[in-house]
Amino acid sequence: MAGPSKQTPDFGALISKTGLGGEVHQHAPDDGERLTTAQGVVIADNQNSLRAGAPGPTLMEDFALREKIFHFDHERIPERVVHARGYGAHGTFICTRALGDVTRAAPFATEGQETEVFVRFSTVAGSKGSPDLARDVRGFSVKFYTSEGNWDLVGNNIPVFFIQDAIKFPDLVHAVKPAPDRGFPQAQSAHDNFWDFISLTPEAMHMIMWQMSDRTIPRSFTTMEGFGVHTFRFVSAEGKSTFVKFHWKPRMGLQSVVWDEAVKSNGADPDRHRRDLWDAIERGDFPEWDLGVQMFDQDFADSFAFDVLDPTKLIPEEECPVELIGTLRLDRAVDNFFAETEQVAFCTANVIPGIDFSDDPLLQGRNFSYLDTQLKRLGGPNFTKLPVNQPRGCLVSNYQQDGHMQTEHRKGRINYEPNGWGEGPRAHPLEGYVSYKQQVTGDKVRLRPESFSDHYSQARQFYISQTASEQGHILAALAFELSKCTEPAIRERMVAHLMHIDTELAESAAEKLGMTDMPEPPPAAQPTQMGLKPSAALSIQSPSPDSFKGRVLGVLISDGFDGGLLMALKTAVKKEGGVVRIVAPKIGGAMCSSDNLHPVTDQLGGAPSVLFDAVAILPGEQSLSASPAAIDFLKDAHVHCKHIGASESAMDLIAACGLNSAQDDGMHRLSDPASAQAFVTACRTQRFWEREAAILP
Ligand code: HDE
Repeated sequence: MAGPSKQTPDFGALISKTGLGGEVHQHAPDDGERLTTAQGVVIADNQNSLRAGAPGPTLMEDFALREKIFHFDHERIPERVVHARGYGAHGTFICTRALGDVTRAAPFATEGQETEVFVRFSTVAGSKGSPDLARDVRGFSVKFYTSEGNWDLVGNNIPVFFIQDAIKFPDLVHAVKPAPDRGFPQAQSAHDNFWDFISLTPEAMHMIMWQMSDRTIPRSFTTMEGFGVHTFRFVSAEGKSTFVKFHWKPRMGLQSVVWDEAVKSNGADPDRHRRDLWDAIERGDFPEWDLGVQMFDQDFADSFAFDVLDPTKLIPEEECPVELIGTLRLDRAVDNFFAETEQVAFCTANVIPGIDFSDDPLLQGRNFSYLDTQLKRLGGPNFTKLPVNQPRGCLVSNYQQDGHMQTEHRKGRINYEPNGWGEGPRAHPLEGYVSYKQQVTGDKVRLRPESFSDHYSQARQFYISQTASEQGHILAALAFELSKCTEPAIRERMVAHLMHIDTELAESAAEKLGMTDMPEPPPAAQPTQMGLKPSAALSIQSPSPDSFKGRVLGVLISDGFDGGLLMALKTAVKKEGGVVRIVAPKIGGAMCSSDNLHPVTDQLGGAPSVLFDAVAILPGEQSLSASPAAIDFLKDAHVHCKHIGASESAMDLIAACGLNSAQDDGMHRLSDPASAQAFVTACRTQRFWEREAAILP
């Protein structure tokens, strides 16, 4: 007979060995929750299945085992067909400027009014488990739980889109997602299929300029802008319509990382963005965005150089100002990722009185798609009953009934309207949602309007609005992405489009791709408008944020480090509202010069400098100049144009990296509290971009 099976330490107290080949429960704890089956039966043993003898075959009648495994087998639901990887949080929208004369939308009725929200940020192309820092557009979806129903503003971090008509969306998404035969590449646009489709889609060129910019490698969710993209309508109580475009402006300022940093971050911390949001909320540093609106009437629309219904175009802020009307604050992390972030269902058609659609053909298509996809993803029509999707500020009352997973238990015989029983909810013509009375005429045709046909002018305007460094990043991104295309014709077609945007950019791209002849630009429906003025709002680098708030200084120390200097850095960063992380060769701590053991947050091997916004190097007598991880730490920070603070004791490490401590103004000498303060003040600028020209080939 076999001896007793091994008991797990946790359950040692509960289990007595019989010595006769099995384990029995001797006693149960007196207090605490009981573990039960889904039917409520208390489970006696959660470690051993029911067997005929031990060892012996498992018995079919073990309902506890079967139910547990059955439920586990069905834990997954289909991931979103796009925007699969996302992260959500709860918060509040506070109206800072009442818009009662323009819209009857409840969140904008009175100044100071608060509306609960749930926000989900996402990447687009990657699957649920893909890394956060893929080069990709980010989703920025906001569900407003208003007193007049749920309003979903389902936007992106880029104000324009790849295509003008919803009918092209499945092709776009197929092209960017892994190829159907080989199932890769994952979460990347750098491949033949994507660029093949794009190079055959001139309307995508404006979006491509944004996609190749650092907008698609944001520093964090909290440093991204958000846009409703389409033109919507505000509708007043009197039925007057005003066109509106929505903008979210991050209070932390717009910030991105550089490509090499993104690539390395994906290895060092694939969850970087979600961790950053979680950490910020946990430490009470609640991320905030201002909501801005561009409001305009039909006369402005008629006089604007592009069609306001074309989602591949934006309206420059210089031509129609962004007026701030409220603030969004995220102050509560999710309690349950699946229940909230996964099950939240956004839909562009979820509008409330005072907000209406425009005829943008992309928006019209989206209004169909979102409801449809939720049905598949969440398994039935009752997903609106899930807590995260339920309206909060108002009653829900209708005759919709039954269906998969119905949780409501309505009583009585009345499930139709009108009814003569005098019971049940009725429609209300005055309080109810009334669509804007828009006159619609026209032939039924499949035709793109002529006013949608200028594909290059705003692409150029975006490009010329970038700083020299940002233009360099766009060029490098194009060269990287197109170099991953194996088919030369695709590279040539793309470079040919660039000729319409900026000839210098096209020539530089051709040179980087090793093309010997410049291709002919393709025929353009409209010539590029060369006179469009640069728009400062389109650049990330200017202006820089005015504090180090929410950012992270990584301080590399080793045994014998200067404790006073570390304290001075911590004080200066705290004053800015930033965070200090201490990196050392051992996680157990590092001895400071006064022989005290200082706690360490990260072990050097697992904390490359790509995880920090700026770095300080304060080694003690334990030299780091022979440590490959320390050398990478410093070299990367340097190449990524970060501000670097260094104590005298760091000079040998700096020399080991082939650097010079005084080679540029982004290298700061740390010697006393005043120098620590000056260094942290300098870190307010995103990066020391001036270094880039000196180090790039
Ligand atoms: Fe989406 N999009 N989309 N999209 N989209 C989805 O809905 C779709 C578009 C956006 O955090 C899906 O619930 C079509 C533009 C975000 O849960 C799906 C078209 C913009 C999210 C869908 C577009 C977006 C989605 C997949 C072209 C920026 C994530 C899962 C007509 C304004 C929402 C889901 C979340 C999600 C369809 C174009 C933003 C399939 C057909 C333009 C932020 O319904």
